[in-house]
Amino acid sequence: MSAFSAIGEETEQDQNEFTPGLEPQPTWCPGCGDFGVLKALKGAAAELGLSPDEMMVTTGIGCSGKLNSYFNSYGFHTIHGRSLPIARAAKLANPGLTVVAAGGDGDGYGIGGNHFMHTARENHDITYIVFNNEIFGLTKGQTSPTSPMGHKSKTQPHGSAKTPLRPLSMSLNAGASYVARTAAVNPNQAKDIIVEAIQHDGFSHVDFLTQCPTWNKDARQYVPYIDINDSDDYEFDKTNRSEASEMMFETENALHEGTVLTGRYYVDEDRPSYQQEKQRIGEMPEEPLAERYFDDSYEWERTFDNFLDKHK
Ligand SMILES: Cc1ncc(C[n+]2csc(CCOP(=O)(O)OP(=O)(O)O)c2C)c(N)n1
Ligand code: SF4
Ligand SMILES: [Mg+2]
Repeated sequence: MSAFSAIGEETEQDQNEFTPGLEPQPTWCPGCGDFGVLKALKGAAAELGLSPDEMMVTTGIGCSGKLNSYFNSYGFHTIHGRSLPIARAAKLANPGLTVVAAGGDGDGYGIGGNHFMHTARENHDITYIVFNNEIFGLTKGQTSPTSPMGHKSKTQPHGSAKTPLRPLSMSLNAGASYVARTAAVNPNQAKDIIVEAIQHDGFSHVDFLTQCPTWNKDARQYVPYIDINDSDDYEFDKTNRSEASEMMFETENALHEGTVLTGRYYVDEDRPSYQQEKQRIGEMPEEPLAERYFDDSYEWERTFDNFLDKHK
C-alpha cells in the first residue's frame, strides 16, 4: 500500500484497471514489441493485486517512453536517459509505492548508462524494464548500444564497427540483485518475470527484447526463444554469481548468432537494498519522507540555511 493509498486493502485487480479510459490509445506501429511490455506489466500489476494509486511508472524518451501514457498509474515521462533518477527519488520518498522505471536501449544503455550502472551498484528497490529493440526507434532506426556489429543504419551505412554492449553482464557486474531477460513474443514468461522483479527487494533489471518491425527489419523477431530455466540444455545456479555470469555471456553471444535465450539469470535475496542500508546506518527515517510534506508541525531543515550557518 502506498503512503497515500485510499484503498490499502488486498483486492483482486483486473488488467483493465490499468488501461486509461480515455485517449491516448497506443500509437506504436502494428507488430511492435512494445505492446508486449504493456500487456505484461498490466498482467503483473493485476496478479500482484496492486491498484493504480499504488504504482508509479517513470519513463525516458523514445517509443518505449510512451509506456506510462498507456498505463493507468502515477507516472513521470522524464527526459532522455533519466527515468532512473526520478524513480529512485520517488521510491526513497515514498517506500510503500511500487516503482517501475522503463526506457529503451538507447535511453538506458546509452545516454542513461551512468544512471543504470550506479542504480544497480546502489541496489535501489525498484524494477527497471529496458525495451531492447537494438536500435533508436523513435528517431527512425539509428544504431544503438545493443545493435550488432555490422548492423547497417542511416548513421552507420557501412555497418556498425562496434561490438554491442552486454546488458546482462553489465548489470550483474554493476551490482543488480535480480537480472532477467524476456521477450515480447513470450508474454507469459514476461508477466511472471515482472511479477518476480517487482516482488524482489532490491534493484531488478529486466532486459525486454522488443522487435521493431518498422526500423529494424534485419533483426530477428526474437523467435523461437528458449527459456533457460526450463531447458535441460542450460543447467546453472542463478544464485551463484559466477555461474550466472557465464550464462549471461553465453546468452549475449547467442543472440547475435541466431539463438534467443531468455529467463532468470541472477537472483540475490540476501543483499540489503539501498533503503534498508540507509535505515540501518540511521540516515533514513522509517516513516516515508513524503509524509513530511503534509505534516504542518515538521520543521524543515534547509540545506541553504545550514550552509550559511557554517560560514558565519
Ligand atoms: C538529450 C536528448 N538527446 C537526444 C534525443 C533524441 N532522441 C529521442 S528518442 C532517442 C532514441 C530512442 O531510442 P531508445 O531509447 O532505444 O528508444 P526506442 O525509441 O527504441 O524505444 C533519441 C536519440 C533526446 N530526446 N534527448
Ligand atoms: S518505430 Fe519501432 S519501436 Fe517505435 S513504435 Fe514503431 S515498431 Fe515500435
Ligand atoms: Mg531502442
